[in-house]
Amino acid sequence: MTFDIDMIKAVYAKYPERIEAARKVLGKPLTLSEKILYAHLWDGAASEAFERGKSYVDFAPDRVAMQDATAQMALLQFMQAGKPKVAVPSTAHADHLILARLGADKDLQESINKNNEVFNFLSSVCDKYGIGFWKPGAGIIHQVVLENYAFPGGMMIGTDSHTVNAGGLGMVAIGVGGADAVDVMAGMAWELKMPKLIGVKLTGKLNGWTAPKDVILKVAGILTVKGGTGCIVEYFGEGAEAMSATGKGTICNMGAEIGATTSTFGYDDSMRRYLKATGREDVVAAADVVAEHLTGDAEVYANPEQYFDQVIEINLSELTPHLNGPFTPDLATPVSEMKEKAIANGWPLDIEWALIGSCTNSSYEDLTRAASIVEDAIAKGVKPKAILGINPGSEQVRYTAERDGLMDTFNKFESTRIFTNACGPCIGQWDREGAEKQEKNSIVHSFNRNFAKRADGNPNTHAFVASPEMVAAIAISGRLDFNPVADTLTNENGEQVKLSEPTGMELPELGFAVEDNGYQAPAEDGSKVNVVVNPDSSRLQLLEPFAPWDGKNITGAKLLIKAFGKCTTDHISMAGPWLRYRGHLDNISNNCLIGAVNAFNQKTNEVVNQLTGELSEVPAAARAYKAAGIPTIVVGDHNYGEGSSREHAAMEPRHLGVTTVLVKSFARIHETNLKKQGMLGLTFANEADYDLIKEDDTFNFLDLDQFAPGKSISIEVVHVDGSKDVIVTNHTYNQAQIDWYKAGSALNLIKRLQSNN
Ligand code: MIC
Ligand code: SF4
Repeated sequence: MTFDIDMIKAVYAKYPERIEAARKVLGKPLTLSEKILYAHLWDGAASEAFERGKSYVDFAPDRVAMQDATAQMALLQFMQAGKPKVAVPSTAHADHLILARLGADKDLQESINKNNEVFNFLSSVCDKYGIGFWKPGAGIIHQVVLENYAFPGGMMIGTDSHTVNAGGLGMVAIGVGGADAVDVMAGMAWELKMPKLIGVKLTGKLNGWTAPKDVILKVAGILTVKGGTGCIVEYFGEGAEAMSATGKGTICNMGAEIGATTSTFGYDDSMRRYLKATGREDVVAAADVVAEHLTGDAEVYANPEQYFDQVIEINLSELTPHLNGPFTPDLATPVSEMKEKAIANGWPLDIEWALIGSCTNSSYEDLTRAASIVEDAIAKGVKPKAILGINPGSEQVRYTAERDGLMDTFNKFESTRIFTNACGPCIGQWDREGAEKQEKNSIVHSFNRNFAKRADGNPNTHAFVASPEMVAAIAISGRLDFNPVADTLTNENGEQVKLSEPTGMELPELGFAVEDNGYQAPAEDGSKVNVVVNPDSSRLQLLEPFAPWDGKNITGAKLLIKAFGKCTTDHISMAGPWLRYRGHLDNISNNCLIGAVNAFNQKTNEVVNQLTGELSEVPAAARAYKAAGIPTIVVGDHNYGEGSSREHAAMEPRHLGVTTVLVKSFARIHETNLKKQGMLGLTFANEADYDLIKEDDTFNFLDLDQFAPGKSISIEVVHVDGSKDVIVTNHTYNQAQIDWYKAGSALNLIKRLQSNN
């Protein structure tokens, strides 16, 4: 049975008319991205052309997905919106809160015990408001979405940056903060700046050791972590068509790592095969009727330079396996060059752990290709040097893989650890033995992110990202610089052997199977469901509205921290052990910016509290200013807030009295999150002004009281010696967003509108 098939059919029914209208206003052949966007305008059929990179546009997404770590805050906000039921099909997935330690069965039960309160809360809120709930163990949000909900030409948003994974089935799927999800679930329009378009033409065919993962590892190397900001990346070409839908999903998934709004592929046979294999023949039948609208126009793909803002061409026949890292997903190194580069940079060469899984690479195909390497090593008498950890993406994949003997294959290596179908080590939910010693070491994984401390909390773990088959090969060799194309391994008989190229199965021959997929349908009538939040809970806290703006200039503000270099959402609101406070704003605020590097002493979580002149932890300093009624500001570098969609990274500073985040540039989701939560997100008009900011500065806004779209804001920076600089800052707030700021948050505005109705 396909979930929400009527909704899907209704979307397709609108397609012909909407595409015709889009053709008229745009007057040119259309990319797939434009087709999907223009088919989902809030106001119906297009009556004007929107300017890419400029116009703010209201959209009507078809569905919403949330994961447990962000759903808590999203749903706490939704509960305040005063609606009886969600307006579009929505789901929540319990995946992030499950800790990997001993292996699937024990870990799952222990995590359920530990997070009982939160899972019960999510389950009852879902029940009440008509939201499907995928219970702990059901799988990782993005795999479950791909298997059950994604459909070509659809548009969805999700409270997780890797929502973009659904581009593998030809969706425009976008990661957002919880407040955005609230808009859509409350039946309101969802706003996005019309994205620019990057076309990636894939020629040739993947072969040998090269996998879809290498396409995105390569693209990340080209575009860097901010090169996709504000853009949709559209893949096309013979190479794209030859790839499986889950492989496409991998590529789209890691589009988040280049800051792309989303990535997508045109509807093709690989998608038909995947939809059928996952029991959705009805979606195929419906999609086929409008198939011409579910891919870009031939003219666009023939002359991409004329229709995309940027075009990249990759010849898959020549692409070789890559390893990206450490500490950033865009540091791309061909496997063949790793030896030299690792030695030059002092990256540890020995590998103790190699992990396969995450929402990026945990499909059936991924597992079969990795298993083929393990099988080959066993046949050739080679024992693994590193521990292999496996996180299946969903219960359906796990069950099927177990039935087909893949788990047995992995378990032939004595040290293999099969973890729960959940995020686990990918988000620091990994109790890795010995991590507390903080030893310098390298790990390799098929996940998407590798920021410092992310997997095991150890800042000295150098994490490298690779395809599942490369991860398996590295697990066997125990070496970061192992190149399976060229290098040999010594087997039990002392012979030199070479690993054979991976082979795999796109889809299970016997079809997918599952006994209990872990889905819980909501109550038909949720009005009687009672949602309880214990006022003494350390895990959940009902939200207090943020105070509205008084309309005046902010004066006398102090610098909380000037962050140096990379400041991702992991630096602003760390995950791992902190995930447990994701539903409790005051408690989680104790991690606010503790990972950010203070530009004045290069240390984390150590700033000067200007009230006492003493060194302080960042959250404590913020609380001290707040108690004294002194507003604060945070200063940062480029691509501030890169990474996750977690709105905690905006809500925590807001809760602690930070009024403004002033940086060289923002990552998209984080900038919107700041706006939604009633913060000022500003950028230096002159980047060099970042250097003017001193540790003990005081800030007076000069013309915030005239806050208006497109108008810069000047700030007087008073240094402690009495000298002053006036710096000019820019912003991207439109009038509606300024209204959020005025109201104190977007949610305050929704509530006001709701009570006026
Ligand atoms: C991540 O991969 O960083 C996460 C954890 O999935 C986040 C969401 C979160 O912080 O809860 C994301 O990518 O948005
Ligand atoms: Fe989970 Fe990792 Fe995927 Fe985020 S990137 S959803 S933490 S598996």
